[in-house]
Amino acid sequence: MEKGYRFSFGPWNIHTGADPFGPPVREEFSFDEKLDIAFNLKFDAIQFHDDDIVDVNLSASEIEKKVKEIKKKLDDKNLAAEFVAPRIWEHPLTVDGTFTSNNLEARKYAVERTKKAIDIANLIGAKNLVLWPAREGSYTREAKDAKLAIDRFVEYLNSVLDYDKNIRILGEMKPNEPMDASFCPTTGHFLALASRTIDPERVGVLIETAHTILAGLEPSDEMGFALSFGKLWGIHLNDQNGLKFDEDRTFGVVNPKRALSQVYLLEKYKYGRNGEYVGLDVKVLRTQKKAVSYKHLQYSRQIFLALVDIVRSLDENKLEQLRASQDYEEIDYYITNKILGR
Ligand code: XLS
Ligand code: MG
Repeated sequence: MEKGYRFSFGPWNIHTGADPFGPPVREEFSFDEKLDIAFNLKFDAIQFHDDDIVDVNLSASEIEKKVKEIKKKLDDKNLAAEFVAPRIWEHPLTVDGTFTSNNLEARKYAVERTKKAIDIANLIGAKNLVLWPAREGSYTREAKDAKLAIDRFVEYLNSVLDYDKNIRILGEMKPNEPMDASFCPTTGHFLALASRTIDPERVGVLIETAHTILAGLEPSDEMGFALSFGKLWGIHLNDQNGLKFDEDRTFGVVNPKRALSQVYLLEKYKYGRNGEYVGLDVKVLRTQKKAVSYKHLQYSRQIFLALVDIVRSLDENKLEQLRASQDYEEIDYYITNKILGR
């Protein structure tokens, strides 16, 4: 714990650099090496997809054995498992979506695979299930029924909530990519949907900076919305340069001021004091050599902590006076100078 915050990242955040336009450019670090990196960089927890932990096609007893081995490795390094996310969107059945698919078999697969992910979460000691609906949207409007998709989304959440009475679901919404448009593009949409489930108390959100920007929204305002509902249970900090593909840049490198706004709000409302993590979801630039392909994690954490220092050094009385006199030009100048170190 540093300055009151705990940090996490996922093994997919250290990768070979392959993208839709080109092959790998670096060798993969092994799982154990990634844990070493987490430990050396002073991270506190690892985020997982179900199959980041274990081959989900193994038998239940083999899965149990393997997950226990991984748990031991985490314990040895004093690392926790923040969440498990079911990677439901890669199976041949789910080429065109999972729980909102027109195909009944795909919808059944989504539920069964998610139950497996919950079993894995329980074995590894994570109480959170993160749900990123990758292909729950469309490219062609008339191909699917947008009303029915939402009904099916609720039905799916209900099956999950019913399967395990303790698991919490954190919806991580994203407006597009890989789909042209997602049926449930933002936090607000998801919380509205959650209110229709059998147990809304166990449904919250994980907000990723880049996803909110892709939706044309302000990340800190989205976080404020979730905080007001008591639903900000996870974050994926990163940065994003406008309405493009999901860039997952190092936190704060594109727009430090926008990063500061997020830290300001998280500080103000004591995010993390109920055990939430400052989660990162950042990609390695394709140009990085293997030996330095973890700097985006190290620097995201450092930039976050540096912004915490700046936020803590702000003169709140001064800010309050400027708010009262509505001299927002002065607020902008004050904050910008702080970021510039002046
Ligand atoms: C993709 C998502 C993904 C989730 C975990 O855009 O951010 O990486 O965080 O499934
Ligand atoms: Mg994410």
